[in-house]
Amino acid sequence: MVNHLYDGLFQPLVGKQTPFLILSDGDVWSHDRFIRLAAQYAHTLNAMNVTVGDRLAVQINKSPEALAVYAACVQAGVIFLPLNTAYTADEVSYFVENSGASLMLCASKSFESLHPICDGLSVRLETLDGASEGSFHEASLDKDDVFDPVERGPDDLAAFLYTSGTTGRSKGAMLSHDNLLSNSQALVEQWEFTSDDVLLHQLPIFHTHGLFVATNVVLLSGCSMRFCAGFDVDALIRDMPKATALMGVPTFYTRLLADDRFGRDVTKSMRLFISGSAPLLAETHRAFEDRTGHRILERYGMTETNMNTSNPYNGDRRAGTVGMPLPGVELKVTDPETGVVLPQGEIGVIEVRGPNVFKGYWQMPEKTAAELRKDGFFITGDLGFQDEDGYITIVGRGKDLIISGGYNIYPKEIESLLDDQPNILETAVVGVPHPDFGETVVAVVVPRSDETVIISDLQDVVKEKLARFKHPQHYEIMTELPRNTMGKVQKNILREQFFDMFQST
Ligand code: MLC
Ligand code: AMP
Repeated sequence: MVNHLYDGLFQPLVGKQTPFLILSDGDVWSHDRFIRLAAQYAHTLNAMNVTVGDRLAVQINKSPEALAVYAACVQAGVIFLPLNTAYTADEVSYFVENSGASLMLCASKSFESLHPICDGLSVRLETLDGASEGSFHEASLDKDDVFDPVERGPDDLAAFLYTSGTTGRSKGAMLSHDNLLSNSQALVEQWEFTSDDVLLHQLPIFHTHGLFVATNVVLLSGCSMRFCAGFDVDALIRDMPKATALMGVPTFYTRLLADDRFGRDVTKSMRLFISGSAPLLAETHRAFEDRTGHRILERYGMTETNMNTSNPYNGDRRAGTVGMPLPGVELKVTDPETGVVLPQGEIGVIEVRGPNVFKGYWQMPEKTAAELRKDGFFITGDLGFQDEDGYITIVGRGKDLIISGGYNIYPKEIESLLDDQPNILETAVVGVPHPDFGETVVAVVVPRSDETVIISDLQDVVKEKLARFKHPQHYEIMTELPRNTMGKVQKNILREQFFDMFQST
């Protein structure tokens, strides 16, 4: 039976005693141990009546077990829907309802808060924690450790990753078996991964970067990864001499540079440092090379498209650029108003087409049509230009988006929540530079006339509803928002006003 993604990523690893996951406590998972657990989980899904085309929502901590759920979904034809562990119960409830998930897996500690939500939506809720704990794992103990993968073709769906929008609520990006497989093939080739590599894995596994870039590349090349529960600079410095590659967001690199222990000795065995998900400052790129002798390789992607461009592995890795389109990816820069292709060197919206581009937004045909052209080009909303050597530089975003430490934050979501408060007339949320996270959130609030706004009250509302990384780091009360003659709020003026606010911290 053909299962496009399983056959590409997992089948070649069946029975292999080679190391796959090296955990911080020294435990090592072989490929074989991982594949067997994934098969047991696939049977467990079926036993819970979760089958082909059903959605499985998961909000669980990073662990080998969590990765095995992904592998189980692929072979059972179940659509994998990972959720940020920072999301509040309120945020999770939207994703579960919108996706029509039939089962949700959560960490034991979240069971109490999520149970009423799942109950209300008639969604079964089971628990799964690391160290092989939780009701889902217990249910798998008596299951066979071999599973016959169900038939799935290249265009069948493998995962939903939710991504916010500049208006309204999050959209489920539908990713197919071939979206994921073709992209990991291009990346393994481009970055020359082999079974000898050891990747330092400290990213979360609920987003594209840690899951579909890092993990899929490791699976496809048959190499191993030092799998750390989260970012830990001490572990990075300790483990780096035993590793060959690192993938991280720019915050990883600025934090490494801030540590005096980090230098040439620590990086001697490394062959590749990759950065993405947010802009890497050219000064970080240069400081990194000065300190270590390594040039960071920057690449560019997004939830809807996986990876689009990469600096060359062999060749000039240019600071401030995201390199060239990957093999198989077509890229054009167009006029945001007309969609007409612009002359080389001019700044416009980046559009991409290729086997990496998603299948559309789940049950949102209008939103899909607005961003995914009939001819297959996806309008990224990123602004950039291509130079005469083919390198792409991203100069900004056409979309109202803040990227903090690699996490996307849509101002609209915070503004809507604050605007709903009875004493608030209107708000504007902007991103400003931050030395650690790249950007951070500032909320400007205009009270209704004769009303008083207490900032701690706003913080309480935000805390209850939104994940921690979305919380404004500063609130400013103003009597009115700056507007242009058309009445549009001038966020650029606000950004300028608060530009230096966090620079010296
Ligand atoms: C943590 N906090 C954040 C934050 N991460 N706040 C804003 N932005 C973030 N990104 C909060 C914590 O809750 C904590 O709050 C406080 O900030 C300090 O936390 P910390 O201990 O310093 O954070 P840490 O756990 O070290 O995490 C920082 C980080 C992490 C940068 C390592 O955010 C991270 O792993 N980011 C990667 C995100 C990612 O994978 N993006 C890829 C998306 S895919 P308090 O209240 O406790 O003090 C994509 C496509 C592509 O974009 O191209 O790849
Ligand atoms: P996400 O929706 O989380 O997948 O975030 C995708 C967005 O992150 C892109 O549209 C870009 O705006 C941004 N991004 C990803 N990689 C880079 C990069 N190397 N440089 C600048 N921005 C990036």
